[in-house]
Order: sequence, then C-alpha cells, then structure tokens
Amino acid sequence: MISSSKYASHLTFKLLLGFELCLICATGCADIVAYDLVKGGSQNLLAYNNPFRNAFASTDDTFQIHHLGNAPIGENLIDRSAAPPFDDNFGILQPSDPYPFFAAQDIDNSDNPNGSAEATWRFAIGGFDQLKLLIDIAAMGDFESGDRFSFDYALDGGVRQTLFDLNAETSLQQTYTLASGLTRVLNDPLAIDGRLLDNRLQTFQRSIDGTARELDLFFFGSQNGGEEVLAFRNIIVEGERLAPASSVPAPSTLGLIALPLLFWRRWRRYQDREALK
Ligand SMILES: [Ca+2]
Ligand SMILES: [Ca+2]
Ligand SMILES: [Ca+2]
Ligand SMILES: [Ca+2]
Repeated sequence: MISSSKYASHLTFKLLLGFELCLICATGCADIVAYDLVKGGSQNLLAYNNPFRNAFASTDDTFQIHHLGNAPIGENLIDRSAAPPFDDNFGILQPSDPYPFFAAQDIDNSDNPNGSAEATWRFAIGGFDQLKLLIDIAAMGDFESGDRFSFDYALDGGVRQTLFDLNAETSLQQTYTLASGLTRVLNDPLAIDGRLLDNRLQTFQRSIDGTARELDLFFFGSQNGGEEVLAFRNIIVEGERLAPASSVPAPSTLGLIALPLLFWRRWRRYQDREALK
C-alpha cells in the first residue's frame, strides 16, 4: 500500500510535471503525424517501395524489413551472446525481439554488383507544420570511408534534401556492448554529425521546414561487408496541427477557461506518444 506521504509526493510530482508540460504545450506540443515500423504498425503510410526485398540469395546479404523468426537473417545482426554457448560477439537485435525493423548488410554482393540500394516511404502529412522526423538507428562494424548510408526526404515530390548522412569516422573507435556484457572495440564506426552509432538503437531527429500533403523518405545504402551491419525502426513524423482559419479564437475569458481542457488534451497526446514506444 502507498503511504499517504508517498501518495502526496507522487501527486505533487505529477501535478508539477503536468504544469510544466502545460507550459511547454502552451507554446506548441507535437502530435504524431505518421509512422512506420513502430511495434510493427504504421499510420498514414501511403506507400513503401523496396526493389531489394528478397533480392539477395545469401542470408548474410540484406537490404529490407525483417521480423525475427519469420525468415533467415544474417547472424551478425542478432546478438545471441546472452544464451548458450555464450560465444556470440557481434549483433544488434536480441533473438527475442518481437517487432519488425529494417536491416542492411553487405549490399555489394553477387546479386547486386553495383553495391548500392534504396528503399522509399511515402507518408500523408497534410494539415501539420513544425514537422520533425525521428528514427531509431543502430550499427556495428569496422566500416570504411567508401561505406555510406543516408536518409533523404522530399515534400510533395519537390527537391530531395538530406535528413541524415551516415559516414564512417575513420580516425575513431567505438566500444560495442553485447547483451552478455562483453565489449568489443572496433575501428571506423558509423556516425551522424559526429555522433557515433552504437549496436543499441539510438533516436536521431531533425526538423523539416515547410508544410506539404506528402513526405517521401529515401533510405540509401552503399556498403560492401558482412561484418558491417545497420538496423533501424520507429520512423516517426511529428508536427503541430494547423488550426483551420475560421476556428482561430480571439483571446477571451472563455478561452482562458478552456485552457485546462486544452492542456489535458495535450497531456493525453504526450502519453499516447510515450505509449507508442
Ligand atoms: Ca551474432
Ligand atoms: Ca575500416
Ligand atoms: Ca566496407
Ligand atoms: Ca560484399
């Protein structure tokens, strides 16, 4: 049973947190606009196109969405170090991982001699501005300067612009920790704007200027080794809903009375986003 003092402090914390969120939300609080690969689900995903799905004969070559247990996948993408015989020293996803993710491994292979590949997503994003794109990305391996991945975007079929460029930091090392606790230090990790990628998923986010009906996301890879792996999921577009011109209210006493209701709605949206993860 929770003591009355604990309950009071819990309530105070929630009230303070709520008040803080209200202050933040009063200046704009993000809504979920669209997503894919979030617990296996998608929202406002108009199209997904990947000519490289099931295009490579070797299990150790891939550029596509995987769901562990549904089809073979390269062992360098899976971290089995915490289970007998405890000798795995390379991997990203846990063998019990229940949700789909996109993986890339040795794109340069006999089925794809030019060594590059691209997949695209199209999301409906109309009615929002202050857009932001978030993706959880992980990588492990000793990459080279010739290895490159990128996420680009375009609004309503316009000019393609870089969202994230992933390049090897050829003068740095990264320490990767496996589920067993084993650590491995490898040269030349991938990085985004100097932030090193890890074999655990990290969230990268960037704002997108402008408004549009559709957002195209392009994931490009050019990479050539089996001991260089990358995975990502939780592609989320956030934004602020544009108010219809006719419904923009003038400040009034009534408006002030309605503020708590607005704050409550914002709080619920915040909770919805947290529940997605
Ligand atoms: Ca492994
Ligand atoms: Ca290297
Ligand atoms: Ca390479
Ligand atoms: Ca190769």
